[in-house]
Amino acid sequence: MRAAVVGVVSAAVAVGVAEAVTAFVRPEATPFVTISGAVTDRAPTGPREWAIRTFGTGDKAFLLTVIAVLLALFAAGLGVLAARRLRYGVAGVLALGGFAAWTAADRPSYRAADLAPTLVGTLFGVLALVLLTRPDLVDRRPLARPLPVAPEDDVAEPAPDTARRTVLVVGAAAAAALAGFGGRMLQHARFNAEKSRAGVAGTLPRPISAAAPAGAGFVAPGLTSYLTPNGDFYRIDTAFTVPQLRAEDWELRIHGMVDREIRLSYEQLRARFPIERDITLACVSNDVGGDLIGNARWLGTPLADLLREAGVRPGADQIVSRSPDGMTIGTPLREVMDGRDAMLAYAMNGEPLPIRHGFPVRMVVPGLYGYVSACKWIVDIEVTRFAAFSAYWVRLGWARQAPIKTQSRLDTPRDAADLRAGPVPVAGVAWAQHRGITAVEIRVDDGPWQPAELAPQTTTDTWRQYRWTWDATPGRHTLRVRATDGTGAVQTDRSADVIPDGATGHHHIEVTVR
Ligand SMILES: Nc1nc2c(c(=O)[nH]1)N[C@H]1C(S)=C(S)[C@@H](COP(=O)(O)O)O[C@H]1N2
Ligand SMILES: [Mo]
Repeated sequence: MRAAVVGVVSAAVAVGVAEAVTAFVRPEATPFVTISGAVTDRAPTGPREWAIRTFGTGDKAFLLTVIAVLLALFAAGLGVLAARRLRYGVAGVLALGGFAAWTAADRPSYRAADLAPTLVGTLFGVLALVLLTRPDLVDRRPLARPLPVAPEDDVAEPAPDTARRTVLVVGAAAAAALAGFGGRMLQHARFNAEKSRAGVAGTLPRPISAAAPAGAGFVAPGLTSYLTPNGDFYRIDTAFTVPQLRAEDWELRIHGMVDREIRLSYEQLRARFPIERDITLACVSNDVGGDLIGNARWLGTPLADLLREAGVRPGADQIVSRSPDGMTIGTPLREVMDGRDAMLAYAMNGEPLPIRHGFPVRMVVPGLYGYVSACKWIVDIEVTRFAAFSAYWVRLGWARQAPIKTQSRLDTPRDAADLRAGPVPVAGVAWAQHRGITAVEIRVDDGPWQPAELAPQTTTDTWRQYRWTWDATPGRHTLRVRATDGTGAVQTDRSADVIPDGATGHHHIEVTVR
């Protein structure tokens, strides 16, 4: 037991020291982040989608917890091993450190300094393991003590100094916690874009072409609001530490198959013609009835204008966007240039982009799933061809091209609700970005499809709320919903998985009426 604790505390020392050193490198260099990144990038699509589906935005916390628990178990084992053969325990810690160092070097944004937290942490982990397992190896205290006056031979027998060992272990644990939390705080103090974000808050331009008035749409208990508040907006990305880019340092480079390379500072981007648009963003991992979708008012500048200024060369069919953490997102050039409001957005619902949602600048393209369009923390746009480059998600088996599929969701009543007989409000949202929604129908059990009332629509790029009043009769009932989009296509009832290009099928719920 004691040996296992020694192992865990030694690992904690390694992790704590690594966090402290990270504060002098960059947040992306902590072993937790590099290991999580390596695991995420290699996770087969099945488990990855399971985690997103089960934990949604909490998928990262889940993976970090799994890694922490595995590390603790492994470290406990190493502690026990070290108590028998110190050498083996040390070798185990070195192996763990080597693995962590490999994950650091494996990150797309790797630079040599990223190894420092892992290497220094490993060194301290080894020291802690040795010191806590065999304090006698380094304990010079008996020599410092005055020699006993009356030589008693049994003094030489090393009494198991349990109290002293406990002090050592507790001390090491405290030092680890101090280094870890202190390191974390220092990381946050040194690397955060909050000040920069607050600095630009007062300077947002007044858009020339106004979007729909706020509060458009229906308001009803249980019904999703037309605009999604920033704090409730779903978040999906691979960033275990949210990139902290300061607007003052930000620069966008547009290059590749263009006549003129463009470099833009934040100020220069902001000086360009601003547009403000309501656009509903959706994640391809959103299951039928799921909530990985949100609608926001984005303020930014048209992307197509910038690309025209750069002069796109013939033959190009893809733009690849990059963020500093190595993410690559491939967007079809045709959709970006076809007149839709593809934009580089710097504000969301009247605030500078929240850091989690891409501060200072992100891309938004109406009608395309986020993974092929909505690059957050964007710093680089390369004009290229699909045949020449496969972006991050495409390499993981997702489709190259992914227009958002026509979908609808029942928000109220909730699945498994207990209802009273009589009029029951049924409401939800339907979306077919850039095609628009022209009808929503509800079906009770095997009855006819009945038309719902639609909220006014000012753009085809957002979801559309609907409502319908059901005259509920006692019994168990199934409610289902389907939408028709602006092309006249009726939402299919064929179930398709989210992989490779988005789920299909009717959202349905079961309720009990008394
Ligand atoms: N840099 C970066 N941008 C990214 C991602 C990412 O992992 N990294 N994820 C994409 C995906 S899959 C989606 S669905 C949207 C989600 O945007 P949100 O988190 O602001 O809702 O961002 C996209 N942009
Ligand atoms: Mo996504």
